[in-house]
Amino acid sequence: MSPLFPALAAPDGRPALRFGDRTLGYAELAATATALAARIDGARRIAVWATPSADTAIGVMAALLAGVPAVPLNPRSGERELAHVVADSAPELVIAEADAALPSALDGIERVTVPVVPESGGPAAPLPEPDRESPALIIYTSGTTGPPKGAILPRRALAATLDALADAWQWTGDDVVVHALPLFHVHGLVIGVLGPLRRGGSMRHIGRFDTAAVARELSDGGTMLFGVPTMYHRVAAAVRDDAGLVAALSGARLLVSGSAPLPLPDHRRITGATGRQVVERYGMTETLMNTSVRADGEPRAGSVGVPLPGVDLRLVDDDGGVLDTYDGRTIGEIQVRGDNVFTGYLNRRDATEAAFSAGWFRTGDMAVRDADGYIRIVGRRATDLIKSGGYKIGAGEIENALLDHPGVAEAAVTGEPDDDLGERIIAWVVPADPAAPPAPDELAAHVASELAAHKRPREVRFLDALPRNDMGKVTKRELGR
Ligand code: MCA
Ligand code: AMP
Repeated sequence: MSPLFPALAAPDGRPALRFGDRTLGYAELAATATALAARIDGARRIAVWATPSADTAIGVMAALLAGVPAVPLNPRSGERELAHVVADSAPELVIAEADAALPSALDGIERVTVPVVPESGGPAAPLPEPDRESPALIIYTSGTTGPPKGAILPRRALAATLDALADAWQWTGDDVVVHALPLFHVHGLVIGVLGPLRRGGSMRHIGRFDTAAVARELSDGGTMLFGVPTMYHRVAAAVRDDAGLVAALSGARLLVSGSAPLPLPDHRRITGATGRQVVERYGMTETLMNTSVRADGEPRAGSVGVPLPGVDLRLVDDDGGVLDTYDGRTIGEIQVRGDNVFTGYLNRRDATEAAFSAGWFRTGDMAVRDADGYIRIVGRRATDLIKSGGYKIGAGEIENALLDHPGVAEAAVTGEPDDDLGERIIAWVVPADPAAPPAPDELAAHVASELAAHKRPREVRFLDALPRNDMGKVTKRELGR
């Protein structure tokens, strides 16, 4: 396989990555990542403490150069979730910023910091290019029940998805991507950081999402904006009275939204103010990117566009029959295959087998297809999966964390529509002592410290008992009626 990042082998003076006021050129990135790659070469698997920083990008790049699988860790993980990821992935070492305070779940794992290497004195000899099927990244993703599973992404999947997006978005080395996404998921790390580096272009990470920073970067050389719908919802609210933001968005080459559906009112507000259509693309941790509205295609709000080059996509009905309908009405599950698809879940052969049907990956997303092949996602097979702020969250993992709290006798978790977050997590709780239920804030803080802040309930509703059917199973549909 040819190198994943040709621009690293022939660095010119161009900036590669910018985090806050730290800019990393291709020469510095190549020298530093190559030195770090030599340090970690031979390790079976490593972890990267994935703060939104240059060190995270260098750490991941070093792992990719060395052919060592890397597990990006959410630096905001709670104790239980981090302990699970560390035990499951068993990293030999963790790459972290020198001043990061690492939690006890990482005790006993060797800590490595990014070396300081003079640009000119970087090691010359590149490491041999690993096999295309070898695992590059292991990214943890939630299911309906149980703890998150590690999706193993081989090198060819990264190459396939990034090249397909280059085709769909006419993405080149001249593009400057602007975003504020976390670096422990596919969206921010693979598309947002590795994407620009594969093209030989640039990325600017603005830290915490903020429309003023978006306006500043897009009016100062940024060409593409990547974000989740919550970010575009905030953009849609701000364009009403921010002429600078309107001008910046109007001048951008491409505004891309993904990770969850972008509601039509947000599309309309942004287009109404700027004349620009936000382009939606559809992906998944296990499949990387599957479809997109193309830069050279007809824009269409509410659609995730057409299958990307190299992605086979089919719609399958409830009986397993393949649909050949292009009527914009008949609903089927999206199944995909192609070089973009992962190889399986780490240590979870059962879950891997269940995820495929005769070689096709079952996404669990339900969609219709228009006459011209455009896909519209209409829902999800699993009601116990919640998308909040673009993060996928399993109801079961939150229920388990709530049940760990001494004040909780029974718990059920649902998602409710939310203008800003898409869905908002609601916890339905039967208190252990009805006379003294735990405070909602305390339960939210408990979930945040066990799992992650984005998994905390935004609202807690107390009940005397959970609704159950004759079999004793909680009937979530009855909740909130
Ligand atoms: C609040 N915080 C707490 C608590 N409450 N911390 C601990 N305990 C608590 N009880 C803190 C948070 O850590 C955070 O800190 C701050 O308060 C606000 O948090 P939050 O309310 O969660 O922020 P938000 O306003 O809801 O965030 C919106 C967001 C975020 C910025 C849009 O949801 C986000 O970054 N989403 C991106 C998700 C994403 O990348 N998904 C990709 C996966 P502080 O203020 O310091 O930050 S999907 C994917 O990869 C596929 C392939 C795809 O298709 O893309
Ligand atoms: P994750 O498992 O966190 O990678 O999230 C993947 C899921 O996000 C998909 O299975 C979809 O349900 C959802 N998703 C991603 N992009 C879009 C989009 N543009 N529109 C609707 N849903 C999306």
